[in-house]
This record gives sequence, C-alpha cells and structure tokens, in this order.
Amino acid sequence: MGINPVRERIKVRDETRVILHVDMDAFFASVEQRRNENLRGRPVAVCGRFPRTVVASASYEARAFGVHANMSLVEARRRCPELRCVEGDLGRYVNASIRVMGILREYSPHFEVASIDEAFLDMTHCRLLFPSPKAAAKDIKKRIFDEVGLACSVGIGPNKFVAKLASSQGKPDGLMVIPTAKVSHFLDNLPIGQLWSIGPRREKVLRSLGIESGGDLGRFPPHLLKKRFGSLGERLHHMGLGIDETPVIPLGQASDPESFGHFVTLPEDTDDSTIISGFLLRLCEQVGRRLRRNCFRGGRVILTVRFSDFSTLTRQKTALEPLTSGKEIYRLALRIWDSIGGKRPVRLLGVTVSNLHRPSNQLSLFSRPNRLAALWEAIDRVNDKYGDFTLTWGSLHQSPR
Ligand code: TTP
Ligand code: MG
Repeated sequence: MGINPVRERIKVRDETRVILHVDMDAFFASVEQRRNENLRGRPVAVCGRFPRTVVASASYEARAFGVHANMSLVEARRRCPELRCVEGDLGRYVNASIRVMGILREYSPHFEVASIDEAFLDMTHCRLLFPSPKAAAKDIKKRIFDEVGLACSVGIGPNKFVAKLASSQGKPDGLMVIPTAKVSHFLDNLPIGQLWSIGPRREKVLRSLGIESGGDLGRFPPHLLKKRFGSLGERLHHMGLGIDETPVIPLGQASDPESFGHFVTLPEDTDDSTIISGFLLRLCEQVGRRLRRNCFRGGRVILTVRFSDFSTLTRQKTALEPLTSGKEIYRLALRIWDSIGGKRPVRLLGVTVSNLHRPSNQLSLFSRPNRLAALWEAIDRVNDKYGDFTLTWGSLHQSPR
C-alpha cells in the first residue's frame, strides 16, 4: 500500500502536539448528586421545568436502565420507574463549571472551553512541567474531584479529534491515551456511529457504502466521499485517518458566534395565538438580551415552529435595521408567524437571530435616540441583578396582542 502524503505530512506535525480533552461525567446529574446525598448511587435524571420535558443529563446509574440525554421523561420513567427526576438549575452548573475551568486553566495557557462541561488543553509546550501527559491528567482528575467533588474523563491524543474520542471511550471516570502510533489501530476498532458528527442517518448511509469502522472511512476513496457528502466528504476522510489540524483556541480568541437562539417546548400543544405570541415575546426578549450582553447586533430573525404532529418548519426575515432589542425581534418574529398558513397546534417554538455583527461607532442613517440604548442598558442591569424578566414589557404580563 502506498504512503498517503497528506497523512505523512500531518503525522509529523501531530507527533509534536499533546492535546488533552476533559469532559465531566454526567455533569448536571453529578452536580445534583453532589449536593443531595439521597441521590448518590441512584438513577437520576436532570430535566426542565415542564412536565413534558426531556432528559438533559442522566446519571450512570440511570444509563444502566437505558435512560439517556434527549429521551422524553415519559420514556425515561417507563424504562426506570425508580428514576429520581430533578429540575435543573443552570446557575448551579455554571458555578461548578467555573470552578472546574479555573483548575484547568492552571495547567496550560492554551486552554479552550468547548462547552459548559468540556475543555481542550494544548500541553505541547508544558511537557517539561509534568513527568508525562498521563501524570498531568491524573493530577487534573484528582484536583477536580478533591476541590469540586466531581468526576471527569480525560482523553489524550495528538489532536483535538483523537483526544475527544479518547475521553468519550474512557467514560466514566476514565483516562485514555491514544498516541499517534496507535491512532490507526484505534480507528479500525471504532464502530462508525461513534465518530463525531455521525448521527443515525449518516451512519446508515456510510454503512450502506460498506463503511463499518473509522478505519474503513479512512480507506474509502476520498473522491467518492466528496461526491456523496459534498464539502463534508473531505472532513470525513480526515476523520477516518485521525487527522485534525484545528488548534486549541484560548478564551478571547474564539471566533464570534454565528447566531443566538432560544427554544421552548410549550406546556401543552396549542393553536391559541395569544399564548403563542406570549411565548414568542419571551423568547425574543431572551435572544435580545444575549445580543446586548455579547455586544452584537443581528440582521435576520429565524422562527422555528414544531407542530403537534412533529412536523417542523423554519421561516426567516431580514431586518431593515440592526436588531438589538427583544421588541424589534418580536415584531419580525410575529410577522413571520402571521405569514404561516395552515396552522396546527404548536408543540415547540424557537427564535434565532443570525447575521450577527459588532456595531461600529458610525451612526446609522436611521440612528436611534441614545435614550433607547440607555433604557436597554438599565433594563439589563436590573435583570442581571434580580433575575430574568424582573423588568420587562407589560405585554409579557398581560395579553401580548
Ligand atoms: P454531555 O457532556 O454531553 O453529557 P454529560 O456530561 O451529562 O454525560 P457524559 O458523561 O456522557 O459526558 O453534556 C454536558 C451537560 O450539558 C449535561 O450534563 C447536560 C447538558 N446538556 C443539555 O442540557 N442538553 C443536551 O442535549 C445535552 C447532550 C447536554
Ligand atoms: Mg460530559
């Protein structure tokens, strides 16, 4: 078999990198088990506020019954009648996350928060500080457990892709090292469905092409992958070879988000437009607040509606002027909602604002009086201090239309 020049080139580069991926085990559920000893060692599911919610995090005791994230609570309870369901409290998880990230950032300046419970560390230039990457990982696990009371899994590899695979394979309370020399062997034994971004639908297509493992994916002719999957084809090919050149991006250097969105499953399916517009206004306020908090303006509103038969549609409208307030977003969202024909009872609503940009100092042709900006700022300050929706539009408390 010939040598793949791309692989050889990147292999040399990868061999010089040491990347750690840290992912907390059953994060939300573990935080709840830590604060309530009656939940320890028991099947626990953390979920939302409404009765028709889904599982956000399942303890490993619950997973033994087949309960997992994104499963409806009804199904989870069917599988595990003794399941303890706890209403989630994001504030608690954010606090725990801040403490964990505070420990991790001590290990390398090249530290990237990937989500509320996971981070990448590039330890390439910190190698001399620890006897080995594995020793650093053991130290990290011990400190997180001793200081925050939570277990995590750590994966070590020559790049982010391999490190993340390693942490997920070692779960729970795992520590797995996949050195460059073992990447091929590891991928050969990895079922194709366990690779990042391979959902059940994509897995089915890949299996229909005879691709059963990560290794099969790497050996599959790249031009055929490109033909079948378009631009994703090349990425799939690289995944199959265990190649990933993406750097660990330290905080503050991350690229800007592309959109902000909020979604809600209604307490019960309804076609009552007063109730629906009330939820819409609330979602728009949440999105507007995030825009302002992150100093963005939006250019487009996308409305997502899932009906009771689970059919889902998304419609969008471009704003004439940059969006910053919930009220402006709401106006557009409502116009989209009004334009939808053949309405049926609604199960889920989502509002997303995209085409984000940071405002320049230049005044818009239709510049708003600064009084409005000052008002948003004052409202945000009160809500930051006293909680969401302490100050909001009267219409959120009365009929919105
Ligand atoms: P994950 O790391 O995906 O899951 P986990 O930490 O619960 O379990 P694992 O041991 O397999 O890593 O997500 C971290 C947290 O993010 C999770 O505890 C709850 C939250 N979350 C959601 O709110 N919604 C979701 O759909 C998922 C997947 C996670
Ligand atoms: Mg996790």
